[in-house]
Amino acid sequence: MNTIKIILGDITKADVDAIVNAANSVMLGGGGVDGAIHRAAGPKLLEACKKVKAINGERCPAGEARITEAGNLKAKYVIHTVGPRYGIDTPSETLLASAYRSSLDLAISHACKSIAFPAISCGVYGYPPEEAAGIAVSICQRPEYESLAIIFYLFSEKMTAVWMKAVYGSPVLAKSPVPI
Ligand code: AR6
Repeated sequence: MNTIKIILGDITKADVDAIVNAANSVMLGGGGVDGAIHRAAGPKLLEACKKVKAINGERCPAGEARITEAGNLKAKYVIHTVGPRYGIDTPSETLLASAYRSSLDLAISHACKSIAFPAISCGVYGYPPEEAAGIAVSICQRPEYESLAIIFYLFSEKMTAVWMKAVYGSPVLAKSPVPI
């Protein structure tokens, strides 16, 4: 059985080998969790992002992932992935699954033992949380990711309950912070 934990809290505090960022395709920072990760990591992260090869200004298309150093974060790496803008980047389900898979594959290929995910695409990109959680959890439960400790950092009680239901099948309400 794969190790999947859920925490209600700020992903920038995660003590893991790799923190996943819900970035945009330009990969030079933004709002939401992207902004929080860049603020906590400091300017080294932006410098590392600038070194990632860009094609027509785009460093990471939707559904793909890129890895950089993590600046001042506790983590060794930041894995930047771009989820779909719901209903705009299509098929959204395939692209969201691919964002999770690409991130997990990069973690494995860089010998990571632990990885923290936010709810990719569930903020300004508008993905319905229940659908997103189902996709996220089904990818993370695949046997090829058994060696990774996977932690989801959710930012509200509502989102935490949605993820708990996807992992455990019951809508247990979480209190902050809740390592399960
Ligand atoms: N820790 C954990 N989760 C967080 C944090 C945090 N510190 N801050 C926000 N969240 P979003 P997206 C949650 O909008 O939908 C950016 O501008 C948030 O409540 O950050 O993939 C990028 O540059 C929500 O549940 O990412 C892109 O342009 C989840 O993280 C765009 O937003 C994702 O919300 C990507 O949009």
